[in-house]
Amino acid sequence: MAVSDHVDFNTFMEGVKRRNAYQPEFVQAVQEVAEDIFDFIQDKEEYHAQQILRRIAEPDRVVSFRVCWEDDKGNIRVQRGWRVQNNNAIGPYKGGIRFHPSVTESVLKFLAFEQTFKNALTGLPMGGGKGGSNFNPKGKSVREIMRFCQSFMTELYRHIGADIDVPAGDIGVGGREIGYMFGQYKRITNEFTGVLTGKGLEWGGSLIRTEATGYGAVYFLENMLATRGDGVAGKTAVISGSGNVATHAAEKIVQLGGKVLTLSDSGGFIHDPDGITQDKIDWVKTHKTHRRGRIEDYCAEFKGATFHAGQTPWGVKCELALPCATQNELLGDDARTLVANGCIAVSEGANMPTDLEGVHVFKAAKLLYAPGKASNAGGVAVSGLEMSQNSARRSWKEDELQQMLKDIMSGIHARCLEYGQQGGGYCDYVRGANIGGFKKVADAMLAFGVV
Ligand code: NDP
Ligand code: 2IT
Repeated sequence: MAVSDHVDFNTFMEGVKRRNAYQPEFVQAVQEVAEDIFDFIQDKEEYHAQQILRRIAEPDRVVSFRVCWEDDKGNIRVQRGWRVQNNNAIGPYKGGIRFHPSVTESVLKFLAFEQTFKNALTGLPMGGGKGGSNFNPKGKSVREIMRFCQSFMTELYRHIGADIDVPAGDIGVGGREIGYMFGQYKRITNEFTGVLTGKGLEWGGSLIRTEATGYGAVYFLENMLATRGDGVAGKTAVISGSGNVATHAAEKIVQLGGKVLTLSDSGGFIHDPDGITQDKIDWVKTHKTHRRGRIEDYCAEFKGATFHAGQTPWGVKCELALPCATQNELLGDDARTLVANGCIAVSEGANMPTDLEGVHVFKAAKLLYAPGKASNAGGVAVSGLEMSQNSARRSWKEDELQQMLKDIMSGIHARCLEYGQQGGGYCDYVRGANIGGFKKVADAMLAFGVV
């Protein structure tokens, strides 16, 4: 085979930027991965010759569609819907669906790209995908949400399938929305299959799927701390978000003897110096998920807590930080503040919550810093176990699943150590996760030839 011209990192990134103009989130996600992969493949001719990273950074396909629905007043509303199928080298496309006004093609392309590496790290046979809409569920009635989900699935159904592409939840999509979408899929196709995960327990769902992302992020944190003979017990934690991932991360921190000081939403953060106990977490779950309330109401319910409008919680002194809301919510200055305040470990529950500058700050400070594609993989891992249970037409018990989740998070941690160990007891988990995820997908792609 002819030795190809090696494209260097800068030329590669220039091409990514040129081809994806106006897609900053996607470019950011590719750059964070490419920084490590170019180093890893410099002496690996075949990965260059076969243009593996170039191919992973170009989605297999992006499906975009119109979603029409009728609001309660009879107005016709028009939204955009997408499914990004990034890569299916190691299994069917797999990844969540996000409903949020900030959703764009760039956001979904970055999420599908990240998902490809994350899913590979779980060790389960799942490719990477992501979908969603710029639909804003806030302030909508339950009937409006149902009609929107049905209309969304009326288009999406033709692109997915239990062995093709298996969506799940993400921001703005929980058990209720999965129910409406599954119902519509079943109605259109007359097929009861494991085409979505995060389903209700009565209709093919798996135990602990709801808790898995937040719990998994804390298991990963425990694994990182254990490398220094330490643990979560007795430590203070700052958490952002107050949705599925944030509340379950908080719950696991409390179960392990840590003290949670903050939660947040898009309006600001609450600081409770007494600690956010299980009772208080239960209140937040009900208030945010069922009553669709605001986190600031916490302060009227629990005395001693303060609300900080329009701010993120990273200025609160802590030992552990878990960003669990959304992308780019923790910037370079926030990272510097955390380090200066003595934070020792960061475990990302959200996808790409730390911007590139923040990532470089954490790396330079040699923090125990886990990127989301490693630490938040517990959710999709249990989704993978839900797929297995659906295929086998059986259900595993809770303690079996809890153990499998713990084992998978430890396995991801071990894979990060394998590729990220830098000597002197420091592990670059970003590098470990990027290379660990890349290698599995890349080797499968090599086997398939040029397709
Ligand atoms: P939820 O919809 O349950 O909660 C989202 C939380 O983040 C809410 O508190 C919300 O506040 C806040 N938030 C959302 N967007 C913004 C924004 N632009 N600025 C500030 N706050 C914001 O979502 P999840 O908990 O499921 O998801 C949170 C993160 O975790 C996302 O990055 C998601 O991709 C990631 N993730 C989720 C997994 C899952 O299984 N659910 C798996 C792996 C990762 P408000 O209520 O004000 O909107
Ligand atoms: O970002 C993620 O990993 C998710 N939203 C979960 C995806 C899934 O298929 O369970």
